[in-house]
Amino acid sequence: MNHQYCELFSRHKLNPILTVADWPYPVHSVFNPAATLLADGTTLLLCRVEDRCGQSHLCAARSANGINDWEVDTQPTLKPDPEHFPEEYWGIEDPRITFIGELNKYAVVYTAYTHDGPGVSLALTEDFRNFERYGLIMQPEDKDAVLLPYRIDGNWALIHRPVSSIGAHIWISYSSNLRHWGNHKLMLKARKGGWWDANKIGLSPPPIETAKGWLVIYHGVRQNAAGAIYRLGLSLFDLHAPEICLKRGDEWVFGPEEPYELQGDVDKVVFPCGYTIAPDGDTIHLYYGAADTSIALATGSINAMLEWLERHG
Ligand code: BMA
Repeated sequence: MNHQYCELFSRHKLNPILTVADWPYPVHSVFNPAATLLADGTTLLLCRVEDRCGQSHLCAARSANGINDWEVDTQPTLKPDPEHFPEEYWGIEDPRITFIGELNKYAVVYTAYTHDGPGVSLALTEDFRNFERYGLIMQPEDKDAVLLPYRIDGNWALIHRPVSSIGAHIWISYSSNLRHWGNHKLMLKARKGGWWDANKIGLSPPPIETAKGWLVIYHGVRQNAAGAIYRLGLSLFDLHAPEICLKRGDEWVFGPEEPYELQGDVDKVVFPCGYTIAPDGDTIHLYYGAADTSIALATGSINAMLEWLERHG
C-alpha cells in the first residue's frame, strides 16, 4: 500500500535561493516575492524586504536562470509613496505582478500598510525602475490582491481579500478605469471547523490561465494552540466569469516542512506571490516566502495540478 501523499511540488536543492546575505544594503529579512519573466527571458523577483525599523519596501532581483546569480537592485526599487501618505505609512508588502497586454505594462498590486491596517495599492511600470502610482484602490482591511491580465466583459478584474466580521474570504471586483471598483462578488469562502483552510484564506500568486479555467493557488491559515500554519490549496474558476468556482481541492498541496519554512520570524509559513512558466507551457516555478525570512523555489506541473483537482475537487 502507498502511504505517501501525491506531492505536486518539488523544492529546489539550493533553497532558500535568496536571503539577506544576498542583499547589497543592510536589511532584516527578504520574503514573499512577486515574479515575472521579462521579454529577454530574465526572471525578475520583486521581493518584500523588511528593514530594521520593521517596515517593508519592495526590491527587484534579476537572474538569467531564475535560480542563482541574482542581481539585486542596490537600493529599494519601490518605497512607500510620499504622495500616498498616510495610506502607505507603515510600509508596502506582498506584491503580485501581472503583465497587461492592452497597456503594454506590468501591474504591481501590493499591500499598503495604512494607519488603519492593510489596504491594496496599485502601480504600473514598463521596466521596474519607473512606476506610475495609483495609490490605494481598496481600503482597509484588504490584501492578497492581483489584477487579471485582461478585461472581462469590458472591465478590469481585481481579486482581493477583504476582512469583515463574517470572515476573511476571497472576492473579485470590477472597474472600467482601474481606480473605481464595484460589482463586488464573493469568489471563494474560507471553510469552517477543522479544515486546513478554515476561517481565513487569501489568493497567493496570480491565477494561472488554462483551457479549463483560472487555476488559483490560495493559502489557508490554520490556527491551533501553537499559532498559525500557512499552507496552499488549489481551486479552479470560470475563465469568462471568474467569480464562479468550478472546483476546489480538499487537501492542501504544499505546506511548511523544511527547516527554513518551519522556523523564522514567523514559523510555519510558505507564502508564494509569484511564479514563472517554462517555455513548455506546463512547468511552473513557484517563488515563495519561507517563514517570513527568506525566499525559496518549488517546481510543479500545471497539468498535474489540474489532474489532481479532477480527483480531489
Ligand atoms: C500574512 C501576510 C504575509 C505573511 C503571513 C505570515 O497575513 O502578512 O505577508 O507572510 O501573514 O506572517
